[in-house]
Amino acid sequence: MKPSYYLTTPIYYVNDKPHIGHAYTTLACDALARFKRLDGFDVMFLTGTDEHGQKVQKSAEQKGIDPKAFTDEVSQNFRDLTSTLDFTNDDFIRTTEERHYHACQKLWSTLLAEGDIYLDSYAGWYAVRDEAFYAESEIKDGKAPSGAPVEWVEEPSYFFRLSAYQDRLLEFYENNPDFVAPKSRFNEVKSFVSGGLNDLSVSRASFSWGVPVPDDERHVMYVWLDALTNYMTAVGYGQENGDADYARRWPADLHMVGKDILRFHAVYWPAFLMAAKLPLPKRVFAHGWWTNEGQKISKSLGNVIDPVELADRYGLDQMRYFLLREVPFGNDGDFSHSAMVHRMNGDLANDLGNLCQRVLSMIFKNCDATMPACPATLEDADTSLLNRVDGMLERQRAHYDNQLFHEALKDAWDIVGEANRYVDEMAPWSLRKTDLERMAAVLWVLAETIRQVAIVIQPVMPTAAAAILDQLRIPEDERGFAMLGAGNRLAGATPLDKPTPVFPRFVDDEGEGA
Ligand code: ME8
Repeated sequence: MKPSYYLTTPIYYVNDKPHIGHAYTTLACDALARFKRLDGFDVMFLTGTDEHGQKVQKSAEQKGIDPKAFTDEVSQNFRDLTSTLDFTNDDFIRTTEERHYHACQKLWSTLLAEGDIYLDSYAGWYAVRDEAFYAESEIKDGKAPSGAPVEWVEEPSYFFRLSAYQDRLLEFYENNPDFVAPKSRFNEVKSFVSGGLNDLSVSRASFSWGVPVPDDERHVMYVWLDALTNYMTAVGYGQENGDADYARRWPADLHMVGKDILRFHAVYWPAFLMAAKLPLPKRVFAHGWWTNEGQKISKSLGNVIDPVELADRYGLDQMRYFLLREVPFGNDGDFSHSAMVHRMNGDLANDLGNLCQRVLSMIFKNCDATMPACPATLEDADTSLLNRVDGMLERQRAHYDNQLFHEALKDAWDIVGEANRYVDEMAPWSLRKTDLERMAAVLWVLAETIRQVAIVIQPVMPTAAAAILDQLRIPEDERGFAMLGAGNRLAGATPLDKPTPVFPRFVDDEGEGA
């Protein structure tokens, strides 16, 4: 049986349309999910929408629609991203689904039975925008540390005994040094926990848009306790006949999140699970924040980037490449038109695009439109290039396992650069006049390099990679990672069609980039 790999995106609030930030997180997970499938794993890739709480309720009220109808509409916008951005999630969870109520209520009852939930009353600050409680000491100039406005809340509330988990959390972090990445973010988590933890209010009594607390209908569960549980709902927790799936999938291999919600995933979630005596997720990666031409992305500034418009303008695979290549994963990033065009015309059109077009055109013209055979003897320059290519999978695995997407792409493009230099040095156009056999050998080495590069970049650029592999006439069932390396070389004697360029140059209305 294939090994399981379970990864999740955050579930997004349905208070608004999806923007580039949401697409970014899901894209990173999509690339990783595709990578793991190609590498022989049985992948479960989950995304979805977070539909309860005051923030969503207020957005529905502003629109004058009942929350259920509102969430149906907005959730669909997120679901549509799967097809428009070519995501391959295996499930899409909504927290308003019945299956999720079962899971939340089961977890609640377990926490109660363990003695970690008690009834009291809450008096303190709450930020609806973050759906988070803040201590007095965290409030500066009347705002939460995130800049969100806060309001004073006083109401009866159930509490989770978070304070009892400080030492156990710190010990867990100590024993699991890869639990949170990047390292700098992990240090923030540790120092937050070392500073002491207060018990956490886990129910609200002043509104009703949430999962009812079992046996106390006056309360709904705090939206974060509800939301985090989604990761278990989707793999069978609390479901009739869900045990086998749960046993196979849980704990998750990776929760991918933005840095804004790390505390919920790296502190509260593990504490809930410890209290319920359930296994903890293996890793949480907190990526950085995108700005638009140097400015914070916000509705009030009117600079929200619609990922679908971006894909229409530049091309879907181009956008996917840009987002994962431009910014070291984990860092903040800035979207700018000029950076996008630079990557498209440089890395894609010039480097990989030209390599493919040059090599395939030469084979088409000079080898009778037929792929040359694997050469009987290789020269040092050939072996040196092929050795780099054959070592790619091992390096890619290390990068993907550490969520270093930019490094994985850089490694593939280093090979593209080396292949372009090899073409210039070997000058197959000259060999055509002097040594046809050597020309064919050089072109085969290049085609084999392109084959392996195209296989490796499938997770990020599925359509473009498929177009390259189609032109090389690689059958669809020979595109998995088992076909990488020296063991399964490109076969010769295959007839080829006249090649067509895979990566167009981007030319502005003003002619920039031409
Ligand atoms: O927090 N740059 O949902 P949310 C990068 N429902 N990523 C961004 C971004 C930006 N400018 N803006 C948003 C919630 N994101 C909760 C999650 S999980 C159990 C519950 C991404 O709709 C990033 O992944 O506010 C961030 O963590 C997430 O969207 C927040 O989405």
